[in-house]
Amino acid sequence: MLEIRGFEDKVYELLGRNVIKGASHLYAGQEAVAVGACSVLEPDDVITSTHRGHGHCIAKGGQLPQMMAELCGKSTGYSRGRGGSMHIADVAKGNLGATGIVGGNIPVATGAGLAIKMRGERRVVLCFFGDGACNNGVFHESLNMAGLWRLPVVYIIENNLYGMSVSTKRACAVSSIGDRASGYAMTGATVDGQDLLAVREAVAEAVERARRGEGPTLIEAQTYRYYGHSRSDPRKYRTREEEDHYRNEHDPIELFKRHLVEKKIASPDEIATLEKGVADAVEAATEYALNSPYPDASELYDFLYVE
Ligand SMILES: Cc1ncc(C[n+]2csc(CCOP(=O)(O)OP(=O)(O)O)c2C)c(N)n1
Repeated sequence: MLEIRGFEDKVYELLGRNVIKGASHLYAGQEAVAVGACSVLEPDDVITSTHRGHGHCIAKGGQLPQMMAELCGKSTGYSRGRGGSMHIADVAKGNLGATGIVGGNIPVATGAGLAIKMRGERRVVLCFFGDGACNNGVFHESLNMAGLWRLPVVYIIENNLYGMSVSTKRACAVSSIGDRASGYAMTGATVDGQDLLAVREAVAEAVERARRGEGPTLIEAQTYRYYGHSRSDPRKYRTREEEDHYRNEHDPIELFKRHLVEKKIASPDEIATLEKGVADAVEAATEYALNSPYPDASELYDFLYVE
């Protein structure tokens, strides 16, 4: 969670300085969802991600230098600088990729689940997407197939209360999106997405169910994004009081730190050492990205077609 927060805060700074160009959708505030969920996976399990995908990539073992280089458009980035923030993939680590198409990876995750089932493997797929994506046609088609064929997929809705500027209340016919699970004959759960251990427990149960061949689960994780939708968003659709409420009282990192200290799992000094290590790692990743070369102009048309 610290790596995700540190990375996101640095990206916000670099966007402000126009070092990172184009859109970037920050994940800060939602860290407990990606980390709690990915913490129960085996290395050969896979995930699919979204336009808000930095946290998913880091939680599945992504490397900060390659990620930062990708955001800066450098040739040392995950997609050699061609994908940018919204198209980071790390297939070697089981991250099938991010996408700028809202809901676009829900059928990809479903297809991966079908492949796993047809091969008789015990792997599972975690599919992350937002509350807005739940109103797309592909959500309904994909979950129907997964429910029908009992596919080993855990669908995780990150309900951060808004799809761009539209409140979930104004976009969803049901008040609890997790309730939609029953329409696809799958188990549903709603969890506090700011509570790392609550997310971990719900996803662990779902993953075990999938490994036993008992099919998919739909989990709604209730969370909040700290920054605007993307860099140009003045956040007029929500109040500063609401933002402060989440930042000051429901911050996933602060809540987990408190848990570690109260249970005497880590001391405040140990946590401070961890924080310092992460800050150094983010600085090193930024240096790496800034010192890396841009792709050469002669490579402009590479990878457009299979050669
Ligand atoms: C198919 C599609 N429709 C619309 C958009 C424009 N768009 C980009 S992000 C977004 C909101 C997504 O909201 P949500 O799924 O809740 O994810 P969040 O941004 O809250 O993480 C929209 C409508 C898009 N990129 N793709």
